[in-house]
This record gives sequence, C-alpha cells and structure tokens, in this order.
Amino acid sequence: MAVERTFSILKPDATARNLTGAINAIIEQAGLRIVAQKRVQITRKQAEQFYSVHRERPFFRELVDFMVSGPVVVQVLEGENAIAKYREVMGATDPAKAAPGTIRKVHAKSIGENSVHGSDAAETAAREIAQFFSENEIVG
Ligand code: FUP
Repeated sequence: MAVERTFSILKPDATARNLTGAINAIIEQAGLRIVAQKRVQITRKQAEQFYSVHRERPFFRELVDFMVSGPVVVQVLEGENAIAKYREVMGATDPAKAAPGTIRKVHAKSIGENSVHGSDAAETAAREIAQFFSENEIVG
C-alpha cells in the first residue's frame, strides 16, 4: 500500500452544527493526517463544477443549493490507502445504511445533508484537490 492523498469536504450541515472538531477527531483517530484545511464559502459555479458528474441527476439542483447554503471546510487527508480508508470512515452515502461508528452514521442528517464528501478514486482525488488547493498550501 502506498501513502495517498484524498480530498474531503465537511459540508454545510456539519459546520452549521459546530461539528468540525468532532469529525476531525474521527478522521485523525482513523490514522489519516489533515495536511491542508480551510473554511470557505464556495460559489455556485464551484459547486456545479465540483459535482458536474451528477448534473443530469434529479437531485443536482438541491445538491448545489445545499453546498452553497453555508460555509464548508475543505481538506486534504494523507495516509496509507487514504482514498479507500476515508470512504470507509465516512460510511455509506445514505446515513441509514452507514455502518456503526462511521461519520455519516454518527452525524449525517439525510442522504443529501450527509456531512462529508470524500474522493472516490485517485484521479478524482487529484482533480478535486487541485480545484481547491495549490501545492504550497499542502504541508505533509
Ligand atoms: P458519495 O460519493 O457517497 O458522496 O455519493 P455520490 O457521489 O453518489 O453523491 C454525491 C452527493 O449527492 C451525496 F453526497 C449527496 C447527493 N445525493 C443526493 O442528494 N441524493 C441521492 O440520491 C444521491 C446523492
């Protein structure tokens, strides 16, 4: 296994409920290092670009509205097998189906307001990181 980087977002439902620290604790306890992090208000254009793979889906408008509804925390996580590991730590997209102890099981409100995003593959991780961070903002 190799050391990888993955991209994470703590979504508006998480920042609204003051859960940044609680979620970061789960991330760090799982052995992932937060090597970059900033709290930002993303624009509609950024949200549409970020989720462009879903633009034909019925939930796209709602998803974009939600992602711009408040501040988010964008992060780069680093560790052995970080992409798959973070997906495991996040839990299933629908919190009702998420495994016990996962971020979404513990904190998510619904399939839409599901607290966190994590990249699903190496290629998307690289692209998502580059959308929000320059290389000198990532300090491993
Ligand atoms: P995930 O990779 O687990 O974040 O899930 P997806 O890429 O399938 O979906 C991205 C986001 O779209 C989810 F986080 C929430 C939203 N979504 C819905 O609102 N409804 C759905 O039925 C599926 C996804």
